[in-house]
Amino acid sequence: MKYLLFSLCILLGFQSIAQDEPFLSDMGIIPAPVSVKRAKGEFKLTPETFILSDATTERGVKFFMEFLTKAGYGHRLTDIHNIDKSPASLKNSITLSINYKEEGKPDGYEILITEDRVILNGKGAGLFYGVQTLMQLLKPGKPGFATLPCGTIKDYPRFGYRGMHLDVSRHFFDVAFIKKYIDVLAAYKLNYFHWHLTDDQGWRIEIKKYPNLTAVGSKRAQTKVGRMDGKDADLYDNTPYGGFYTQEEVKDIVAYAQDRYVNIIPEIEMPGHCLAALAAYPDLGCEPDKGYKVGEGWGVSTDVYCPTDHTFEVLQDILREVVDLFPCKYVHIGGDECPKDAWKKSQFCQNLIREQRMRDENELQSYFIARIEKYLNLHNRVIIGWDEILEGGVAPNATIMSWRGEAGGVAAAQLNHDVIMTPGEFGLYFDHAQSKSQQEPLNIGGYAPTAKTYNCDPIPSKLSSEQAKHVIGVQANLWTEYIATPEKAEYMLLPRMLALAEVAWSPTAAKNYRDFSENRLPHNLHLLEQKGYNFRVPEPIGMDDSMKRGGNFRIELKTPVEGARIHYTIDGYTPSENDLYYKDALRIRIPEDKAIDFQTITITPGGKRSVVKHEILDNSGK
Ligand code: TNX
Repeated sequence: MKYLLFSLCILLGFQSIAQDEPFLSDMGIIPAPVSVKRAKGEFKLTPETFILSDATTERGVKFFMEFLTKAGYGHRLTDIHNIDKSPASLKNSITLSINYKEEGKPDGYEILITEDRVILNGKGAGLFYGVQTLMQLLKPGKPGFATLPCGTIKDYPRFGYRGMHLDVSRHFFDVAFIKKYIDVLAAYKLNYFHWHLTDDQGWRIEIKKYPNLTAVGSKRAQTKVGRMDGKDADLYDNTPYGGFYTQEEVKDIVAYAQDRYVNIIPEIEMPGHCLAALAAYPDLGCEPDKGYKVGEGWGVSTDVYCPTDHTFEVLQDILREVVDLFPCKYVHIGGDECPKDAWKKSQFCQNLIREQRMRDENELQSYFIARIEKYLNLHNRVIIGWDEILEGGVAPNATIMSWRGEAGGVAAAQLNHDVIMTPGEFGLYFDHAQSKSQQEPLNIGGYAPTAKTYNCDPIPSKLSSEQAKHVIGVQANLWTEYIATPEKAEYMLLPRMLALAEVAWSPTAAKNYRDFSENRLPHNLHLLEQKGYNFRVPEPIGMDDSMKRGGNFRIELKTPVEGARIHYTIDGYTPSENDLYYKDALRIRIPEDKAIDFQTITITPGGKRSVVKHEILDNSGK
């Protein structure tokens, strides 16, 4: 782009733009609660504040106390039964109580904040979620002091299933990172962590009976460089890569998640996406002498499990160990992208199809899944499968994850199967690009800006209200072909996961993208930065991609992250911290026949930098 630089007149407007209060009518909470009533005034947390509870061993109570300790407040918990409950002794207290009636809305809570005291009522998960809300509201002051805005909150989730996925096969993420990931899910009231543990490029969970799964299957010789469809199709990094979780580590993570009301769904992929397992135990494939090796590139492999009795025995042994490790009622068995080439070539498979009077390989896939389902049902587990498991007939009790558009979800709900909506088209594939800027890091393609995620409605309009009850929730997926570091995983996750949280939790009536992105997100991104998360810094509020025509412009911007600075240029140079930064509304006059490229970069207090945003201000009349 060649926009000439020329003399132009910038007048800095002196009237400052009305700054919104940091805590607005909705108090800045994500996901937006069912109802919020802001009142005047604030509660002051001081070193003298009493923290009281009628259920001192509740997970939510313990979590709050740990938070206070870590944040340096140093309060101790008092059992409310041990004090007299006169108004005077309850002054300057925070009470966490299980005195709460769910009234058909499980996992809800209510909060009352007055200048005198704070009361949070909720049971189990509900109490924990109330604590998350309190933590978002708490505004630290000088050491040992903080404030909470007065008001009333009533809240409960829209969906019982609020999920976030992570692929640890394509790239491995260590225990510390998995815990940090669970932390942020819990902070935004998500309650399912879908852990994609096995795939072509790595088997990541220790299975005692089959040690080669990790000894061989967790390692690949090298990794594809750049996009799989890029110009360097045959470029690999020539660097061995590996990693797996021991069963002890898994137990530790499961317990950690339980403390935060996060259920972990393990995914053991079958019958496709299993090259790492075939490399470890070639007799599980239809061509044991083929020389299977752990995947080094991306895409869909044609090497899949062979449905022999031996394969089923091994898979059942594996699942037995998995079930023992994960208390969650769901086990995800994959089921996606299983090419039928190997089964078509295999005499064994063709005989099996004939013997079992199956029509084709699709039915063989259904046979495969149904056999595994039967085993897992016997162990009191419900299977989840990607929507391909509908092809050839769905297993009797399966829950479907609809990822290829909403059609699979619609079909499954109409068959009275539970459904979790997670289509890429809904902005729920967080491996897709977050903007169209060339500065976005390498990604798989697609386009899923935060607004797209935010504006999706998980319930397909084609469903009747009865069928819609089968839509138990919504999930976003983070596939990691192009995500090799924790920093990048966080960049791709955030802020989109906060939009997901609101889709999953908030009633449609409480949703408002403008309020979310302009008021609540800036505050929450500031909190996330303080907690040490990376994220994509959104564009300045008030800029869009459009070209603006005219000669006189008044540019009003708001920072997308509390405390961040928006630096700008009008001279065609790329903006940086060395450039002017936005303080008040700008008035820019462009001479006739000219145009300028108004460019911004946003830099947060922690030093995170946004992509450069452009807005063409054009008075050329063309
Ligand atoms: C499809 S979603 C896959 C994954 C890839 C992903 C990349 C699904 C069930 N399968 O194996 O990683 O696309 O976006």
